[in-house]
Amino acid sequence: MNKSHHTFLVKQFAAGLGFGYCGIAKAEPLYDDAKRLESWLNQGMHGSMSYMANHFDMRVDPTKLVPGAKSVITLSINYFPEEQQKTGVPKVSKYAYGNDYHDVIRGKLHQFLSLIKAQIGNVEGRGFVDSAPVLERSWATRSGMGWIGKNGNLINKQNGSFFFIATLITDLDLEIDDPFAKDYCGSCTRCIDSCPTDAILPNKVIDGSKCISHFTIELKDTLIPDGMKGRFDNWMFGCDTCQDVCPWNRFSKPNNEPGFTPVAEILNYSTADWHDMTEEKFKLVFGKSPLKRSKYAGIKRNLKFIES
Ligand code: B12
Ligand code: SF4
Ligand code: SF4
Repeated sequence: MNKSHHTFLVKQFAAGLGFGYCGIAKAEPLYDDAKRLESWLNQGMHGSMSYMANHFDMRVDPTKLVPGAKSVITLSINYFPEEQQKTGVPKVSKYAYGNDYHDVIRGKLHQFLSLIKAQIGNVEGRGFVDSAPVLERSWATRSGMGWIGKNGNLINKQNGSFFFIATLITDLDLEIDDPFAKDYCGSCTRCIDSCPTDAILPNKVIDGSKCISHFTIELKDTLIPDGMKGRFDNWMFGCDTCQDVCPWNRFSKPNNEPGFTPVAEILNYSTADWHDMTEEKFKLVFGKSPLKRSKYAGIKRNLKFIES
């Protein structure tokens, strides 16, 4: 079997598993991205996410993360929900409506690699989603998936940006796709103008330490700074503002991934229900949800903060 047939099979397996896009880039060091990452870290834009400063060498070079790597396969999976929360209640980011995406996508990545091994042969590879030292958005651009918007998100002309990104780094030699060279933000500045905490800086730089997503999800066992009071626009877990205002998200279509079916309570809870929720109930309802990352105490802290 040749490289082009292997590439055909890989893309066919990805589509069969429900991934929306599958693009391939050569596994090689990311010199420009390394400079951007270094500057971001030096300015403390990772805030309390100290893990972002770990494994710098691996993060900017997939062949250090997966020795012998030849290709980086980038995959997308839509999470845009059919139904959204009612207005006026504490807001939860759309990515967190259903089961934890790490679990849902990890399962699919395992199946993907198993299929490749079964049909192509002795292939080594590792699948990643979110938590490994991989610059997923950089690989997504390199694989032709779309462009980095001014809001920092990877945007695709057909689907907008409400999708997750996953990667499989492998020693399989595959045909590479053209990088996405264009940028369709034009003169628009809607995301910059509407970010509640002014976390979106020029040149597509996001100050993670000022992002509501950082405060409500990543900031552990501590209070949210007083200076942010009144600025969260009712976001209790994550924030979608810079995506909700993006004109490219007019093209978002509801996902059809059963694992992302919204937890009923997220759609139905009133403000009073969130207040009355006990720890026992939280564990029962949100045991498989991304909300468990903030823990019960984190959700209660966020709730108190947005109302103070
Ligand atoms: C840390 C992190 C965060 C932090 C910091 C955000 C940040 N911008 O870095 C916080 C907690 C704030 C966060 C928030 C969110 N996140 Co987040 N996050 C990550 C994580 C784990 C690492 C990102 C990273 O490496 N940051 C460091 C900076 C320097 O890298 P970067 O922003 O990705 O920028 C790189 C490229 O975009 C490129 N680049 C940047 N600017 C430019 C400019 C030019 C000209 C070019 C060519 C390239 C380029 O170079 C940079 C590398 O140095 C990734 C998963 C992963 N492993 O990649 C998810 C990830 C980026 N997050 C994701 C999501 C969904 C979100 C939220 C929407 C969640 C929410 N609703 O609350 C928000 C969006 C905030 C925003 N506007 O970016 C998705 C994005 C999917 C997409 N379509 O883009 C990812 C990919 C997770 C996933 N597996 O799907 N996140
Ligand atoms: S997710 Fe919210 S706080 Fe973070 S950059 Fe986007 S609009 Fe700003
Ligand atoms: S809101 Fe406008 S500027 Fe921001 S990412 Fe979308 S198109 Fe680009």
